[in-house]
Amino acid sequence: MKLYNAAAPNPRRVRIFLAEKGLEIPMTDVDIMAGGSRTPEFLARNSLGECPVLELDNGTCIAESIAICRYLEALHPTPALFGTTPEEIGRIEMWNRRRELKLSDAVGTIALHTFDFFADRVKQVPAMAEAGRERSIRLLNWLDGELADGRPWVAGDDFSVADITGMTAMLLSDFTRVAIPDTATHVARWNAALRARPSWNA
Ligand SMILES: N[C@@H](CCC(=O)N[C@@H](CS)C(=O)NCC(=O)O)C(=O)O
Repeated sequence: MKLYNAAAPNPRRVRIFLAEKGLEIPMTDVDIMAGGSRTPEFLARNSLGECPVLELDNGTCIAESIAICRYLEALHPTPALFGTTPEEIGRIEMWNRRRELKLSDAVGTIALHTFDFFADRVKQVPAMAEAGRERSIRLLNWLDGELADGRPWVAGDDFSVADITGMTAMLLSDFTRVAIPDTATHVARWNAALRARPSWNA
């Protein structure tokens, strides 16, 4: 198998996942800034023109970072990053979706409406970026209330794929300059723990 990789948050989510699993797979770097994911060859692998894509030995291509992570988990079940018991699986799925549909979406809105990369793809509206920023701060405060029970990781006692999704959101927060509110000490603790993992640099 081979991973079509790029210097961007979603490919990084898969790289972190691989690092947490202790796996290495061949990678081809795609220069998305230069349109490398919009070539006919790449579009044949993912018609949305986005990285990452995992190409299997039989030619099947799996896009969507979380789908790739699920495939890798099925192949390599330990350490389990999607949970093992029904309760763990449900809880981790809940948090992964919350991380993606709430925080990643809010921070992503800022990127979409401010980054030059998206200028010819969407009508960039400064008020949308501002709304994304306000929403991000609101969500970080909400998350702080959730983590106030002292649990080490977002879905409970064990590090999971929901934390990995959180890592990509916090990374994008760096680029969009969304600072953790001073009062959100539990988010700050969780954020520090994420950055201390060797996989942060994957
Ligand atoms: N939902 C997809 C999103 C993939 C995505 O947006 N990839 C971006 C990099 S983070 C990309 O390759 N963009 C290139 C382009 O749009 O030309 C996933 O989770 O993999």
